Amino acid sequence: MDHAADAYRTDLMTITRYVLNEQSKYPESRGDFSILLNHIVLGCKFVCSAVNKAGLAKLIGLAGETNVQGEEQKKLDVLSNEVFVKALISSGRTCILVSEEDEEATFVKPSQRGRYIVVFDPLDGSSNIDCGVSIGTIFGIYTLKDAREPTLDDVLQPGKNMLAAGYCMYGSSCTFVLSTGSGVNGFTLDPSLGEFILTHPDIKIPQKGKIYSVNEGNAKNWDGPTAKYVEKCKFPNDGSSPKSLRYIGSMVADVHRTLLYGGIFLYPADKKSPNGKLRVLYEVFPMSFLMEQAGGQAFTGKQRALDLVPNKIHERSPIFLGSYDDVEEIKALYAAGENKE
Ligand code: FDP
Repeated sequence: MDHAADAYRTDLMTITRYVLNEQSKYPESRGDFSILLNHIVLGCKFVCSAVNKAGLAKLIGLAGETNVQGEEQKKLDVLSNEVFVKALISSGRTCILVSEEDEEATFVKPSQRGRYIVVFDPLDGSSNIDCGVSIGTIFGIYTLKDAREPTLDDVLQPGKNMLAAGYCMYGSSCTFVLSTGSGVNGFTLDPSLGEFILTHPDIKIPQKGKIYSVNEGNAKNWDGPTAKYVEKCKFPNDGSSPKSLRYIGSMVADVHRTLLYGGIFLYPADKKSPNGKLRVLYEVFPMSFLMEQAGGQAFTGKQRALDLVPNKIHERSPIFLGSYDDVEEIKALYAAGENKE
């Protein structure tokens, strides 16, 4: 009998235990981050349960409102936003919240205020809800630098200043992926325990991948480097095999696959959307942070994604992220001036 293996199976590394272990490395820590993360995890469990019950509970359908970007809001979007806003404020550890669903940033009142700024998309990929495809929550966390009245400038910081970032994917299993700036770890929800268990320690993205992921329906409007890159994926001129195309159309799911299997995820600029589609603060930055922490790269077509300084909270940016070598190729095409028409 393999007692060591049995001991391993019964000695579960829950996300709470993991974060407390991390916290113990910093004796000056007051546990505020652990408390904040617990509230985020609670929000994810709530949304996971709501997503699983969506069909049954007749939650699918329009709530009769539109969000900041003029998109139809689904009931699950509204619900998820409410859950996260309430969980984050009640943690007593936040001062500013930026949600994809809310036009304005929320400034937490002084009596409930803490030092963390949380940017989040409570339910990303919502056009996939009705057909049961994986969707997710994405978040990034900044710290208010000093004890003073928070302002919008505290949110408009480059992604490299993030303290932590992560996402929760509501798919065939519920997976929580987190980086606090020293690598990336993945946790899977054990529904019988109601706990996220460390299942993917120290995730490293393969140096080069065999998959590219992009909405090719936009190809007519792409710029030169994107078009050239995708052409090279299909018809490589160096004797290598063509890459496979996988596109779910749900960022969390596409990025999760990219992180685990390697390859590249692209949402480029095009003639119709010169800034691309994805939002800087709560899509581009957290996913770029995770990619870099896993050994990959994230590039906007002009610069390292995490160096970007947003001018407004719902700003968009083109993004190319994934395996180090694959992103290196698209960077080379932009550097070579393939953008000239
Ligand atoms: P959705 O519109 O379903 O909410 O930013 C939102 C997002 O999904 C991402 O999750 C996804 O990667 C992207 O949009 C898909 O956009 P396209 O439909 O234009 O490919």
